[in-house]
Amino acid sequence: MAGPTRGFLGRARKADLRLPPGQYDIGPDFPVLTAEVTPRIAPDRWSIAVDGLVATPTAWTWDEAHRLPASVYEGDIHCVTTWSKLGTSFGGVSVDTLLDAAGPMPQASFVMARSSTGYTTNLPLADVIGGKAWIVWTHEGHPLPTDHGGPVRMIVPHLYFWKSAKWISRLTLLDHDEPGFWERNGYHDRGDPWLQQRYQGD
Ligand SMILES: Nc1nc2c(c(=O)[nH]1)N[C@H]1C(S)=C(S)[C@@H](COP(=O)(O)O)O[C@H]1N2
Ligand SMILES: [Mo]
Repeated sequence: MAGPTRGFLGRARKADLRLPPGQYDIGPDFPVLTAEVTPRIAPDRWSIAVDGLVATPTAWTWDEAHRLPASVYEGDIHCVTTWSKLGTSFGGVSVDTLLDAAGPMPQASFVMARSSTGYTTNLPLADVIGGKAWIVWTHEGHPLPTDHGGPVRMIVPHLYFWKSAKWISRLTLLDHDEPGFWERNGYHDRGDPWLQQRYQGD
């Protein structure tokens, strides 16, 4: 009895270390959660702009973005609906690369991420710099599926996944915080899964 019990608890404990409170491991599944009609965006029509409080407002096309230094995220993602997907990967560029080119002004302290669909989500600038956020076009080595935000989405994997805007088109730097779509509709302003910041007041 002792052996199998220890083994079972060992595995459970190991998984628990990667799961924020209240989350479960969904395994290989990757649910789609979209609050709008899924757009069809041809890669040659996609672009991303960085504007607002930056020295040099800058935009990149698909080809231009692909010429930037590549960066891959390998790790976990956490949805506020309680599933976590462990050990997944996304490839594209670091948000740092885009921000370094645009040059945030000293007073820039928040970012509004916008999708071409109209979806918005707000983030402290500190949460998207220092290797914590990516603009991605591959998932596990394949082109990012349209349902998951393809051709290009943002990922901010250390926060709940609603902060990861699909069909990303613009990052606007601000000197103040403004709620995005879900943040206006009851979700927490920041959304740290380790602090269970799910809803306003958490
Ligand atoms: N443009 C856009 N981005 C979005 C959403 C959306 O409805 N539109 N849903 C958000 C929510 S609530 C979640 S949980 C994740 C879901 O990403 P997935 O469908 O790839 O799992 O995308 C986020 N990004
Ligand atoms: Mo969500």
